[in-house]
Parts: sequence; structure tokens; C-alpha cells
Amino acid sequence: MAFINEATGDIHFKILYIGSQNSGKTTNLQSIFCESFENEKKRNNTEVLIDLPRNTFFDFLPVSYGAVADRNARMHLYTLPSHQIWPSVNISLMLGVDGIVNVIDSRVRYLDKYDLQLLQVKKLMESLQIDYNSIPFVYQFNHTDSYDALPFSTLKKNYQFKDEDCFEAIASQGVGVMPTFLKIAEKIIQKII
Ligand SMILES: Nc1nc2c(ncn2[C@@H]2O[C@H](COP(=O)(O)OP(=O)(O)OP(=O)(O)O)[C@@H](O)[C@H]2O)c(=O)[nH]1
Ligand SMILES: [Mg+2]
Repeated sequence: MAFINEATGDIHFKILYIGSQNSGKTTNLQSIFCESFENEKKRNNTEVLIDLPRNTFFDFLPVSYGAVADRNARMHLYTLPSHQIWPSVNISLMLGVDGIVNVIDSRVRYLDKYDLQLLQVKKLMESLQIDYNSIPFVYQFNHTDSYDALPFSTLKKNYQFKDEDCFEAIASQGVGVMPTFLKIAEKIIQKII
């Protein structure tokens, strides 16, 4: 749920990147960070940072988003761990969520993992009485550079039930990352104004 920092007047939104292990959630945030700063030195620094145990905890990236309803908007991007080692962490991350990016690994051998992950996420939301369908979301089909990635049209057929927004991505090259982020941000803002 968006909240306003009364001290600064900023409005904050929470975006959660969900998806199975190695689908590319962390890489999305890393890529947005690099693109936001366009600074090769910072790119190298993030590489150092994410070489630390990147799969055990969550990632967080605050992004300035310009003005919304005469206030400075800030998007807080988080990744949801694909494991349940610390359930309370996953609960905290889910509480107050404004938008969800479903990062789907397009590689055939990993597709099942996403379905399992989504089931877990839906269970978590249910336990917190959050209606999955009430939260704006987008699909990002990542790892599309892989030899066994399913074609975009097939992936859309599998996952797009209505007219949900779908993006093709190669997050490790920054491809499709910003369009995904901009779309979820737009949908969140549309919902509140
Ligand atoms: N070739 C290729 N590699 C990618 C792509 N996206 C991410 N990777 C790589 O895949 C690996 C896993 O990516 P992460 O971003 O750590 O995945 P994650 O979803 O955060 O994984 P967990 O935190 O374990 O849930 C990393 O080595 C990335 O560099 C892609 O589109 N193509
Ligand atoms: Mg990660």
C-alpha cells in the first residue's frame, strides 16, 4: 500500500519481483540500478556486491520516479526470496505490496519451478488476506537468450489469460528490464489516481 512520508512529502510505492530460483530477479534490480546511474564504476561495484551470497536473502533498490499527484514518487523495489527459510521475511516483504513483477524463466527445464513458486506466493498472499487479482502485475519472460527458451508467443499463450502485460527479457544484458519496470510503475499509479 502506498504511503506518504509526511516529513519529506514523498510518496512511496512497493514493487515485489517474484519468480523461481535463478529466474533473474536480482539481475533485474542490478540492471535498473546500472541504468539509473549510467556509471560503469557503479556497475562494477554492484557486481562485487552481488557476488556475495545473493540467493539467501532479498534485494532492495529505491528508485526516484518523478512527480505523482504533485509529490515526489519513490518506487521501492524488492525481490522475494524463492525459498521459505525465513517465513517472516517473506511476510514482511509481501505486506503493503503495490505491484508485482512475475519473472518467469523461459527455459523449458525451469518453467515448472515458476508454477510452484507462484503457488507459494498465492498461499502467502491468502494467509495475509491479500487478493492476488487486486494487485497490479506484469509478466516478464526472462532468459530468452537460452537455447531452450520457449518462443514468446508460446509463453504468452501459457500465461496470459486476459490481456496482462508481457515482456521479453534478457535481464543480464538489460534487455526488457526498464520496459517491465516502467509498465508496473504506470499500472500502480493508474490505480491510485
Ligand atoms: N544468459 C542469461 N543469464 C541471465 C539472465 N538473467 C539472469 N541471468 C543470470 O542468471 C543467474 C541468476 O540470476 P539472479 O538474478 O541471481 O536470479 P534470482 O531470481 O535473483 O535468483 P534467486 O535469488 O536465487 O531466487 C545470474 O548468474 C544472472 O547473471 C538472462 O536473461 N540471460
Ligand atoms: Mg536473487
